[in-house]
Amino acid sequence: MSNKTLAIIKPDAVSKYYMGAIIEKIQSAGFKILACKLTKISPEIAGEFYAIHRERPFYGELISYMTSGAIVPIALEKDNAVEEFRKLIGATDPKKAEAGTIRALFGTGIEANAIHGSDSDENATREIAFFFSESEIVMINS
Ligand code: IDP
Ligand code: MG
Repeated sequence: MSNKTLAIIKPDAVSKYYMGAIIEKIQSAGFKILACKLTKISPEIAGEFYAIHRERPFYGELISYMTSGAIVPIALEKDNAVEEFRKLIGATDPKKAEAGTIRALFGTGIEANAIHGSDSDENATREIAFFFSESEIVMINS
C-alpha cells in the first residue's frame, strides 16, 4: 500500500473556476499536496499519459478534451492514497458518483468529470513522475 497518488483537475473544472473549491475538498479530506501546477498539455503528451486507453472508443475525444484548456496536476500524499482518493472523487460518471464526492459536485458528464485519480500504486508512481521531477516534490511544514 503506497501513500501517494496523482490528481488532475481537468479542463472543464479549471475553466469554471472550481480549482479552489476542489483543492479545499482535497485538503479537508487529509491529503497533503506534494506538488501542484497549472499547465496545458499537447495531444502528444495527453496521448502518452492515456496510452492505456488507446484502444477504447472514447480515446480520441478524451485527448481532445484533456487538451482543450488548462489542467492542474497535483501529487498527493495520504495513507492508502490511491483508494482513499478514488473514494473522494467518486464514480467515473458524475451521475453515478456518490453525493458529496468531487465528481458528483463538480462533474457534468462521463467525460467532463472534473478530476482524475490514479487507479493503482504502480500507475500513481508513473503518473507523478510523468508531471513532476524529484526536485519539484515538496512537503509543506516539513
Ligand atoms: P476513471 O477516470 O474513473 O479511472 P477511466 O475508465 O480510466 O475512468 O477513463 C478515463 C477517463 O476517460 C474518464 O475519467 C473520463 O474523462 C473519460 N471516459 C471514461 N469513459 C468514458 C466514456 O464512456 N465516454 C467518454 N469519456 C469517457
Ligand atoms: Mg482510470
